[in-house]
Amino acid sequence: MNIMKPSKRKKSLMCKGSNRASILILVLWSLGLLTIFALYLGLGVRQRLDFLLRVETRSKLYRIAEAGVKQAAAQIGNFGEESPVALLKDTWSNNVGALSQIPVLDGSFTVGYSYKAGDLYFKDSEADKPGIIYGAADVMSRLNINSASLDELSRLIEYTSGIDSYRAEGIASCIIDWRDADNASLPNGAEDKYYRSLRFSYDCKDFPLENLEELYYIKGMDKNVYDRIKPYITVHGSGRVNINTALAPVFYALGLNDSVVKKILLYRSGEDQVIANSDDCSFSNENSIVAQLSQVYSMSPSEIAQLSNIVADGKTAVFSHTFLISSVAVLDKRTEKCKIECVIEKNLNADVNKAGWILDWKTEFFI
Ligand SMILES: [Ca+2]
Ligand SMILES: [Ca+2]
Repeated sequence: MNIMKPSKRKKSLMCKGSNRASILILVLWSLGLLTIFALYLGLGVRQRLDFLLRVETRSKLYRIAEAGVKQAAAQIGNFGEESPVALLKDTWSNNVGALSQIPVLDGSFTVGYSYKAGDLYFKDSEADKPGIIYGAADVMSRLNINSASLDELSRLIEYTSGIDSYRAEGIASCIIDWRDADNASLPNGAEDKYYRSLRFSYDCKDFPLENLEELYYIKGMDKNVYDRIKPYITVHGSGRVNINTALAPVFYALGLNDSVVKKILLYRSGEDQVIANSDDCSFSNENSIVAQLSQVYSMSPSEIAQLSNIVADGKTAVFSHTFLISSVAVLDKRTEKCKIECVIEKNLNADVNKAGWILDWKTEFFI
């Protein structure tokens, strides 16, 4: 058989063709790998950019919210020299011009808090209608759960949360046991024995509460009760209640009945019956509360006794030195938010060169 062998020239051409194909495949592979690498690199850069943008957004929001706190603190620092009382109409308390939607950087802050109509007005209907006050809240308008009595706590929990009196008294007893130094349980209370029996056990604190969230450790407390009592309680302040700013449920907690609370709220709102404006009336000192109310309304012996008792027990004040500032920051045309809640104590001592003290500071981002 005569098989024709390829000539040397043909062999060389075949090798060259095969080499070109190999180089082409190699180039295509390299291009493919480079593309994947570039995509990977791009994704990494994009993730880093997103992260940096988020950090910048948070930082900006925080600075804006902080500006709100400083603005409100300045208003608190301004009052007190001429006026001996702290009122809802004061510029720290109700000041739309200085505290609502104030532009800072490329966003704005608003300092304020929401309330229910029934907290500040005596209303049989629409008591739950919401409202907003643009200003700081007076901590002494609330009940201090570190110094309140069993009866005061029971009444406040029952009135605001709507649970029955037996359960309200049980939770109040557990709050007292939680904060008192001894290990002796009240009839419906709870001490170490109960808390140590839990699956995730801990000791009873036997010391005052440092923040409201601590209530969740206490027997009987749940989210429903907590959310409803939260606007009316505090762990700060002297323990006295400022009769010029107190919220209606706090008056009920102190043991005043409907008719007395109605007269106080009507008196405070002035002739126009609108709270937090220029014609509001105030109580100038604790000992004149009964006399001032009696000048405007007829007071029964029982009503006079109720008021006289809480004054004699040292439950009331007409001035405040502790305030809660809630400042919310937003960026223009964006949905992200930052909220700072800050409790400050005003410096009443002129000898000390300091505006006041920060007692609590909480920051929350909604991003
Ligand atoms: Ca105890
Ligand atoms: Ca008024």
